[in-house]
Amino acid sequence: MDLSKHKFKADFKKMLTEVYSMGLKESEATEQFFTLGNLIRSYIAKNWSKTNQAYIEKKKKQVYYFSMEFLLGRMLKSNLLNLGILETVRDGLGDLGIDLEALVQIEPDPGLGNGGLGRLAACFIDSMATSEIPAHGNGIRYKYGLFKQKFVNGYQVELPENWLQNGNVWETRKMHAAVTVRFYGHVWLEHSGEGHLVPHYEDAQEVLAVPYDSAVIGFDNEIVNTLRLWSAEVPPQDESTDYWSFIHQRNEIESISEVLYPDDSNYEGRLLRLKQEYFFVSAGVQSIIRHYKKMHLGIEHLAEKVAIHINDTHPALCIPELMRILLDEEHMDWEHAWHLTINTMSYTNHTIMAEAMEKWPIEMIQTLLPRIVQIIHEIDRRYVMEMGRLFDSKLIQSTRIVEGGHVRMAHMAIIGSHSINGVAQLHTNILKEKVLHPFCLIYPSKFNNKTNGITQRRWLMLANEPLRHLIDRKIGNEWATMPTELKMLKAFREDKRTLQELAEVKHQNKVRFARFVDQSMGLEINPEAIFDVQIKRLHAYKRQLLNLLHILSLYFKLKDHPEADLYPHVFIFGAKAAPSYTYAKQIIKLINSVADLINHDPDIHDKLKLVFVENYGVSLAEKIIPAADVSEQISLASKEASGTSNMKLMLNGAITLATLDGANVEIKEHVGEDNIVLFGLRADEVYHYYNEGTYHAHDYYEKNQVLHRVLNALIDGTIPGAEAEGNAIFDSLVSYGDEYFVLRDFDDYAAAQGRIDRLYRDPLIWQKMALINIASAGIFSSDYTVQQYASQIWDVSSKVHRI
Ligand code: GPK
Repeated sequence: MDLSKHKFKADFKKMLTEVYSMGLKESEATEQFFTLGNLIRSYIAKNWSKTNQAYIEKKKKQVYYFSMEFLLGRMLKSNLLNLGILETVRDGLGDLGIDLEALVQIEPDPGLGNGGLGRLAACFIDSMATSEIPAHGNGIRYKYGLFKQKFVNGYQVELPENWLQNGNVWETRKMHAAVTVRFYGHVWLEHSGEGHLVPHYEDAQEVLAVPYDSAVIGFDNEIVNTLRLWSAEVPPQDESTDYWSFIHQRNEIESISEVLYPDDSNYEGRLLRLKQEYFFVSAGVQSIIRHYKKMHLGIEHLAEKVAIHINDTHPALCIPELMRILLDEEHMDWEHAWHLTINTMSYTNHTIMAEAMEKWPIEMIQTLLPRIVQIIHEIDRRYVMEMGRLFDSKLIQSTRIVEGGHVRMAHMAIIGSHSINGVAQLHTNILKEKVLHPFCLIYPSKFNNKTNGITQRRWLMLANEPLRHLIDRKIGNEWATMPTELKMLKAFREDKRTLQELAEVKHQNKVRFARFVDQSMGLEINPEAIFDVQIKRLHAYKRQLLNLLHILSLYFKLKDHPEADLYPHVFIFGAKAAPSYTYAKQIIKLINSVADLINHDPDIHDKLKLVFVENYGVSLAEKIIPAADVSEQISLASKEASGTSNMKLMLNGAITLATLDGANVEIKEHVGEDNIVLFGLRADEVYHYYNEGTYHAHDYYEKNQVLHRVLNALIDGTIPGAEAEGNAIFDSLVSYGDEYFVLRDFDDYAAAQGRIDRLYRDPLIWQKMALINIASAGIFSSDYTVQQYASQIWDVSSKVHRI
């Protein structure tokens, strides 16, 4: 948008008086932040309603992205950047004596997600608005986001994250758009006069779903889409309501949108979680139908104008919920309703981990959602009947929805959608060939791949301004919306000056991060060292342990041979563990104890440091990623569906140290073997071990001297403070089979780390690798990912290239 600095300053001062009756001098950062937020809202108001009107008037097909999680991160700078007024505002505030960065800190980081899945949803809505896709997010307005992590004595402690405490400047409560969601009670079907069955409900609990809308601003294109998050409230009561039963009811109802479940890639099976899932699904689908009807096209054309996307199985109840509305409220016949439902729905799978698969007990659904359970049974019955004519009964039994007293949500999502996609090529192949192979025989054409992506606007333009400016000077700024233009940087691969400038940018970012570590943890780290980064949820399959065992081996090497030729290293971890995931929490404690040991050992100096940052999340990622030299992507091959921090780190010039897992495979294809450091088992070798049952972890402990020593350190008192954890972890590796092949991959990993150490010593080689990584990262922009979803899954328009 057009905004002069002069006008901005006047607007800002005016808003400050209007909202707070304050002059500039009396105001503090909090008031200034809210003032700026309100000003931004006033700037976008027109385009927001214009966008919505245009969608209705032009009868555009619209996409609704249903996700339990939207891990947005702070929105202030992102909104300013997308509006094209970041520099004007920064400058103008500066004139008024206000530091924009200080205001940024006021905004709470809304942690409405756990990790990759939630952050992907956030990247997607940014990219969808920028790509001019008529698309909206639909989710839950959790009162408490993901817990705040503290380390007490090296142990993870969880504190509530009350992100709404001071209000949320970006949201608008839309009371008129509230809908009612029904739980519990009894339902029976009766014939209506017009020849269809209508359900009657008795004793149902009614919950009011109130939407809070936030603007999703496209980059430099006047598009403003909507993120709609639902909050659970008690419906208005009449005079007959007993006061105390009302209070009781209110607590029960409001708990639905109270807190985000802190599990990542893990199914917990709690009733409250099921309530959450149906709550936002039912509210979202009802509101879509209401909105669709404004176009007056007739319900039979729904699938031509609406696409509903199911982000993992958490919103899979969309399928029976849409059926319910079409059958019970629109009085459609089953075949017609089913056809429409399939054509409307599409589903993304994010994991092959068995423990993440949702399987709800049928009685639980029966009690909570009596009408929905009837519809699920009928979908299942018809599936068995119709497919039973075409395929053998074993295949049908293994793929049906209801089995062993449970509803298999992934099966429902596949049967009820026209598209199912994996999130990286390798992951999709594994789905097709292994995990979901039976479905692939039945519905081969439903399966497709959409490799994940990230938004280069947040993860480079905002997070790494020094690099952004360097790139702009070299190749211009078209990459903001045409990210593969970054490939033009390759022309500078032999240009010593550019490589030197790149090194300086990285160094500057490392100094900044080192200052942060010093201030927040009281730990000095050397910016000349290699900054080696592993940031992601703590999960056994991601193998933070492999990294840690190798760090211990370096430590012992330095203890035995102080003169050993090791390039100085700082190993940086950031990770939260699910509160109920004992093993992950033991690993956290062990890492912290090893950090204590190494960081305080006077023999080590700054050859080796271990930093475990507290409370890793989007805001910390924005600090760490620009400062990273090495990107640890070391999951056991076949287990990480895609990964997205791998993409963010390469975009910021880190070299990937990786197994051939998830999107690492595609990263390798784009940068070439010389610009990535690979190690470890391949996915097919892992499957081979499973089939043959020939992995014997204990042998590696017995035969590998380095490993033997490192593993013994876990149980012989070498690591003070973590005796119990050390023993448990030792047992998991040595005695109980080492589920994720840590010991098998150890030597190969250590050798790969050795290659990193040698490569880093030649700055020209290293910076050339970094440059090629940045230049090759454009293809991993979520702009391209959502454009492919738009054309290949949703069948909606998008703007693929800016002219
Ligand atoms: C997968 F199943 C899940 C889950 O519950 N949470 C989650 O964050 C992740 N994921 C995968 O583990 C990553 O490999 C992937 O990049 C990310 O989803 C986005 O697709």
